[in-house]
Amino acid sequence: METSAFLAGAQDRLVDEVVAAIERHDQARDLAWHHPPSPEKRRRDVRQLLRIVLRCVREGSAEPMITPSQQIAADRFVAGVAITEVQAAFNILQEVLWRQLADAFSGDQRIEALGLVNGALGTGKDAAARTYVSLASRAGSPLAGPPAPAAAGALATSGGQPRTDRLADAPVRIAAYGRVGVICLDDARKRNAIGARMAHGVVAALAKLRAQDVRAVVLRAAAGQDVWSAGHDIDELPRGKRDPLGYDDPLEEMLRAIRSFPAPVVAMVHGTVWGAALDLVLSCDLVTADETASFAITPANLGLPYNTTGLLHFLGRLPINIIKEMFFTAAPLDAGTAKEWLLINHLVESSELEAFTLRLAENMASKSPMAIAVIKEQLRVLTDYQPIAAQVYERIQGLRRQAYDSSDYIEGLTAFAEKRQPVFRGA
Ligand code: KGA
Repeated sequence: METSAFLAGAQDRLVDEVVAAIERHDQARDLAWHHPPSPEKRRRDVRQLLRIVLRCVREGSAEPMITPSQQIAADRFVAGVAITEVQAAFNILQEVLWRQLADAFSGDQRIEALGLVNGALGTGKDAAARTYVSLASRAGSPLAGPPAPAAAGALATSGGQPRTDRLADAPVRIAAYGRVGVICLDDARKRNAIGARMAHGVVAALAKLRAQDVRAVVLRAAAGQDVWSAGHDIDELPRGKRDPLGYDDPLEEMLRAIRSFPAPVVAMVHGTVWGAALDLVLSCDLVTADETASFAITPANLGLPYNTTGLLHFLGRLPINIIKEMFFTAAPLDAGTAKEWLLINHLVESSELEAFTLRLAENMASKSPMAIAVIKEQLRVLTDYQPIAAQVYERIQGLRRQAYDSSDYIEGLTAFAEKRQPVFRGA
């Protein structure tokens, strides 16, 4: 009999034996699981791991083991399982399989069977250990290493080394960490200003992560940057009597993509946030930040009439006196004040920010994706629902037109390009 036929036939018995051995192992070690898996889940997990081993044996390749093992390690890291326990299930399965295969086969067949199983589980253990260590080291020194945690799913490399993907022609990178996707703004030279390439990159990243069945997304700036985003790319704002924030502006398209993404998007803010980047932060579902974060909405520095949809985003999140102070002064709000004014959900130590945010995202990713998608969409529709008469809307647009047709608006853009203070005349 072939190894694969033996494993397929003995599946139920093997699962029973492995589950019982894992339970004994946990009891013996008195493991303090933060989220102990239910017996059913444990059974399912073991069965799945066994199926993957079977697939590796059938295909004669350990490749199918890599991604699920990274996922297992990521889940264990999030569940707070100690590093010494990450390979436990692999070791126990290996021990049980060895015993069974050694009994069932002899001679060369036994050597071949043990070699196949060892190859698959050895690769799995290796991938799991690498992933856990990579996550743990980032949690220890967040933002010091590459921006996103170990990639899993289709974003992982075939060699078991986690990596992030750079989207073609966009200063945006993505990674998937189990069911959590990470989108990273990565244009240090321009301080993550959002032009068409950046905005389209984020939209493409969301689409890619959605295709990966990611269930929560973290939006962040690349490691080591002290500007989260400098807002709209001012070089790409129109200068000729045209709405600077029209419906088709790529940044507006990006905001709509985030607001309608059918899973939670968490803005993880390390560094300063300027102008429309604050609209982006507020368009995310939750905000985490560290003490380096600050938030400024700056159209008054540019002579720019903010768009009505954008103002509604602010009205949906903040009291009107706060909105007015922020818009009228354009002054950055420090992280403590932002927390006090409920602009951010969680203010976390820099050293904790990444691990905290990933855990928060993973928690949401473990809940019912359908319920969350529906509730998010309900809240979006309800908060966006602002019926106004056509006449009123036309009046607002007329007021805005006066501002973007004015010489003050041109002065705001010119002063920025010339790196000087603008001189506004109110006309
Ligand atoms: N658009 C285009 N280029 C930008 C930019 C932006 N928003 N922000 C920065 N840059 C360019 C800047 O011109 C410089 O280019 C480079 O990035 C580094 O910036 O190397 P160059 O060719 O000279 P800088 O200023 O040298 O970096 P810094 O000293 O570290 O200062 C960082 C900040 C973020 C404080 C500074 O760059 C800044 O104030 N940027 C503008 C922030 C802002 O007001 N953004 C609002 C954009 O308007 C907006 O979003 C809307 C629609 N709004 O407010 O209504």
